[in-house]
Amino acid sequence: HSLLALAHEMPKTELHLHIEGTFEPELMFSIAKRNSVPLKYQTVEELKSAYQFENLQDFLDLYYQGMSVLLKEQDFYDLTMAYLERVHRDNVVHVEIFFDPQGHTSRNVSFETQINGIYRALKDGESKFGMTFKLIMSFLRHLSEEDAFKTLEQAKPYLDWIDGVGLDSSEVGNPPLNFKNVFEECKKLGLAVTAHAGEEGPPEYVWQAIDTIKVDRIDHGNRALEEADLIAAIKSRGLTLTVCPLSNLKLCVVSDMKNHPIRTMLKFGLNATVNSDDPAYFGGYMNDNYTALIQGSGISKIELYTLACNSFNGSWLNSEQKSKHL
Ligand code: ES4
Ligand code: ZN
Repeated sequence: HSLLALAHEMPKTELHLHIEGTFEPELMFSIAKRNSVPLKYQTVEELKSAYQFENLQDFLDLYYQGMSVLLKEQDFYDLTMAYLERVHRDNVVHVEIFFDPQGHTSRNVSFETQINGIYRALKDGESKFGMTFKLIMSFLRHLSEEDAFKTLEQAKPYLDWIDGVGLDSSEVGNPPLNFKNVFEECKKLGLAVTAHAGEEGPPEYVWQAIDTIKVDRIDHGNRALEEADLIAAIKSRGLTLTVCPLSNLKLCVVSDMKNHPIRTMLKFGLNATVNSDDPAYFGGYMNDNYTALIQGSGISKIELYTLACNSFNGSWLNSEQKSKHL
């Protein structure tokens, strides 16, 4: 099918990807074994059968369990390299990946251990595949702003390796406003800023991300479509939305791919992009997300092309770096 071929072959970037969400069960079992960490599931099949979620929290509970086998620098390296090798085959030429430092420091795995492994893999991926990258440290919003500040302190020796900061984990009840001060500090340090908003949370949280956190990008943003003036604000500021079709389906943010809002976003002139979020948990990587849109939503050739263009325009590459890829 020519739409599938076009979508799969287009060069594109991935702007919304949690590296811990790329942890495939096979790799998880092998790292658990070499680290002598017990897993709650006995087999890959048993673990995979648990991947049925009714909401974001159902998923997060398994996500934090899964990442708990990551202990050594090499574990973070292997995880990241497996992802880069996988999406190189999807013609992803640039990635901007999140990691969740607090998901590891809370288990006494140092910030240094995490970032050394992730960064070394990103550099190796760049030399092997020509795949450029940005690294985004994400604060867990179910924890306190004080805890986020501690994480920022741990990050300070590595700011040359870190391009931006994000805000993720359980959205409802944990509004962006709670993290106003720490993001202000991040901005002063020259970090780019993004936040998950409007995945499950109300339009008000998207407003806060824009007006209080002053984000450079919005992760998800689905529920922004509930308010016309919010759509207008996102559009007038030229903010990119990093949308995640298969994630939305798996977490019941949308009921069916035919109801996915991404085409509506494009019709409103919003800079929507396609991303995989946590591909090991949600049933697919970058091209699988495009396939789902093509087979489920009736998306057109021009829309597919627009999505790929948006993925470059919404990236934090400078124009010279962008033109090298195109
Ligand atoms: C996440 Cl889909 C999603 N939403 C919020 N936080 C997350 N962390 C990892 N995946
Ligand atoms: Zn996400």
